Amino acid sequence: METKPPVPRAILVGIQLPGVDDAAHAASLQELARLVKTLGYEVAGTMSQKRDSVGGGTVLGSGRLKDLAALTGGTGVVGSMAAAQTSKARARFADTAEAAPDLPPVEPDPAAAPKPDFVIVDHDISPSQARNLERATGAQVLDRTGVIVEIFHQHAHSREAKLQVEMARLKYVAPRLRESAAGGGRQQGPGAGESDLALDRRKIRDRLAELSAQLADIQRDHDQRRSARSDQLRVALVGYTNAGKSSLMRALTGSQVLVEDKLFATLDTTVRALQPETRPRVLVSDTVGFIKKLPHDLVASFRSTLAEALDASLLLFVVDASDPTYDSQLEVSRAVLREIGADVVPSRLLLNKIDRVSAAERAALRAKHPDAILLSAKSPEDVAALRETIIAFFEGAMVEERLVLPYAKQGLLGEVYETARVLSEDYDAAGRILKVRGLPGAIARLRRALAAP
Ligand SMILES: Nc1nc2c(ncn2[C@@H]2O[C@H](COP(=O)(O)OP(=O)(O)OP(=O)(O)O)[C@@H](O)[C@H]2O)c(=O)[nH]1
Ligand SMILES: [Mg+2]
Repeated sequence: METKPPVPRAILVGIQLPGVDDAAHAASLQELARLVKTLGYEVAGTMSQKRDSVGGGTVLGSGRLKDLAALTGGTGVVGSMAAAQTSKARARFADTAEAAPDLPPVEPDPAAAPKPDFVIVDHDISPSQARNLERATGAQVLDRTGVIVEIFHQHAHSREAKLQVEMARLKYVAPRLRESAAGGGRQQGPGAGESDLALDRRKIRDRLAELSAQLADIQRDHDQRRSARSDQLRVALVGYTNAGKSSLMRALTGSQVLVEDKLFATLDTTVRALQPETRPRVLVSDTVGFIKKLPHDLVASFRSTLAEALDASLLLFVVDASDPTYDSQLEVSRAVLREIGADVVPSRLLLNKIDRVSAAERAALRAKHPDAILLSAKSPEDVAALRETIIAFFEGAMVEERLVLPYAKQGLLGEVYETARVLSEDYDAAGRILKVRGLPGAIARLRRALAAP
């Protein structure tokens, strides 16, 4: 068996832009630290600088860049060939995680921990900025999007999620491949770099086309299943990552979906029936979480995963109320929902993890969000009350009607019981007379089935 590779160590770099206060800046870096840990890396340190923009060739000013390079064992100078790298983007693309940095020997320092292997920037940076930073620090450079894309890559399980992530990953890696390789220093035969590059680009283009085609197939499948479910009672749990969506899913449905104190534990939509089961039953979906600066390609990729949930009649919008930055979580989630066109679906705000919030803060939350439900996924009473709220929502939308099931159509009885609540049964010469309660669409579909020859 292969031995376990050492845990990569990373230094985080944040730029505090004008208009971003200290608390928001610190929270963003803290979130990046959680992302980096989720990826399986160790955070060796954090460095930040106030600047007017994230523009500029090296993101950091020259002084801070030298400080950073001192930690990573680089030269601190972009022009130096000392830290010339093989293409890290290419290495990642080829899935060879252990691309050994080709570093010059550094002054031995017996007290020092191993040099960090990664510099991770809390903003999206351009491929050439990444290349410059790699040259100056001798470390591999990732940005926030790169980290999120890698986490999604590690966590994708279903075929659809894997295809979606591969697509987002190729789109992220492709431009870096170009810039990195052009930056040169590749130790290969003459000319090998260029032709390799053209080949890689063509391969990526072909693969992207192939992926879109495969995804379109899966999509068609899903659309069929979705339209079959269209008049079912559906609720979707949506919201920021780690807010407690899967915990509520478990509590509401008794299912064993993954719950973890990690960002992006869930990538696939899961659908289960509300427990104890109701008549007609209510289906609950658990979905992928949102995050600040969610890469656009990932939003696009996951639109279909989310679309399934967004067919719901009711969105349960989950927020971690114990997070000091819950306000910005709320904003980000709203923005993503708008982006995928889900802001028109009726929703209820759930302020979760209320067990971690003081009485005074609870009162403040109630005053600020009078329509919200304050709850803890860990409290059975709260979950029972949420279940009642869900049921009440659908009760309000249901109508009572009378159906006649001719004796020749008794085979449809099971379907009637599936899609509506049967209040009474009687018989006359025409057949079975049923008084039912259900969603208007579901009853219309039953009528059509009953009327069919
Ligand atoms: N104290 C407390 N912890 C909670 C509550 N709900 C969830 N948690 C914890 O919060 C962490 C994240 O919970 P999940 O249910 O996995 O969150 P999620 O929204 O599904 O997260 P992703 O799938 O990563 O987007 C876990 O450690 C849960 O045990 C709650 O009401 N109170
Ligand atoms: Mg989850």
